[in-house]
Amino acid sequence: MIFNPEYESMDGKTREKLQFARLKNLVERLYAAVPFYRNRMDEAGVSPRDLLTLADIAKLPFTTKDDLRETFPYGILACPKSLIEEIHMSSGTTGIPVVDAYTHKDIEIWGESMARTMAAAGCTRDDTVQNCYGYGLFTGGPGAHYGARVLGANVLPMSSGNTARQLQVMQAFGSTILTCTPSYALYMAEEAAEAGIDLLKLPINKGCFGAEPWSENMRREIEARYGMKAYDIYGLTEIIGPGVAFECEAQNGLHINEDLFYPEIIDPTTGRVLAPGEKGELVFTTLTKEGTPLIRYRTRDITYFITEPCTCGRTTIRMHRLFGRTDDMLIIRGVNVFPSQIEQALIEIEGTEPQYLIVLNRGASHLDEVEPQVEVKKEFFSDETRDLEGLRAKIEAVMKSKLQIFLKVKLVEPKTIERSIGKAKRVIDNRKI
Ligand code: DLL
Repeated sequence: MIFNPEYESMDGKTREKLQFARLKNLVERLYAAVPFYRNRMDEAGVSPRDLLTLADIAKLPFTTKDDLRETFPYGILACPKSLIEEIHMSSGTTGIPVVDAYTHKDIEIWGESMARTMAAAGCTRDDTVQNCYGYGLFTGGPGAHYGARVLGANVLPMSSGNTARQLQVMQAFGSTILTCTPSYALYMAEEAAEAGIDLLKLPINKGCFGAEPWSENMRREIEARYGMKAYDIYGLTEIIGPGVAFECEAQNGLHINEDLFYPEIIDPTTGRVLAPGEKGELVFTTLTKEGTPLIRYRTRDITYFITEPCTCGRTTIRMHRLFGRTDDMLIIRGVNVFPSQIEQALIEIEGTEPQYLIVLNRGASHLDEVEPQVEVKKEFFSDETRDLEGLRAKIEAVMKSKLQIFLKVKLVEPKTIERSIGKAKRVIDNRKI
């Protein structure tokens, strides 16, 4: 279902006009009220008057994660503190705290964005949402909660963890939609199997998963274990939390809520704006936010835009599911590799679980060494004809063909890789800087 057809299915020209009017208003407001932005624009020799078309956004300076760290906690606040109603924060994978301070209107925008997201996955007021994203400073729990509220669905505010209780609640209340990280969805499925609970017999039939990289294969695995349709949802604390972009039933890229969050793709090295189809770093401008608006914020996430019309009737631009982050990229013997690519290669191989770790070491020759550790399925271990060496050789060969480099793989026993209830930690970096 399209939650807000007026904005989601708007014709392109009308949307551009709306985006431009909102952009102009935002930039004028920030130039007048936030010294950080005024200084930045002055240094770059631009002023709000230089914005004559939407494309002129490229004249404005970028905002980076380092800027947010340097101005922590309130340096970019654009409204009186008394108007702030809620604060969220993420230290992300890089340990740098970033803050989103929400006014009443910002929370409404968030609820609207998440209602669009969850409606696209088929969520209606008749659904029972089991929300196992963490509640707290993390945006996942509250974001899905506000979306469910706007849709009028019944929400079970579970937060993450206590898996036995999650399964008990799922059965007792007949949850129909699951919201959590994809790695936690898989973990819960494993625990269900262990406890003899047949998820396929439960009413659960759809899920909104995000907050961490996952692959098509992981999607298939989740869908098979729960008997559900699994949707990818994307967002980040700085921009609003979850609700920035989401998949529709066509699952051919993620629709960006671009009337609220203006997207660009840039070359991460030169900062040049790239054309649709060209892969680069995703950048957002929050067109309507009041508390902590951002101009041309560099997300470090890598994707490209899809502009072909979508069969669902939404006209918003789509982004391909993420390829990784500029700061996650490993350079192994000169080849750029993302952890998600390693996963993608691994998970297709029969006999392995979608559980893996990538351990980075600095070898004797001071070169970076990578050891993918892959968990083997229980059935494989109990199989009399198991051939661990054969399996390892097979995995290494598949990875070599997909990644163009040879990586020596370590097979580990079932259930030895630590499970996560939130964002999974897939890379262990033992290199001493
Ligand atoms: O993870 C917001 C969120 C919550 C999104 C729940 C979806 C569901 P942060 O903690 O600030 O916010 O982390 C944001 O997580 O820049 C991406 O690198 C990564 N990420 C988020 N969604 C996806 C996704 C939340 N669907 C960072 N696929 C982002 C891959 C994702 N990576």
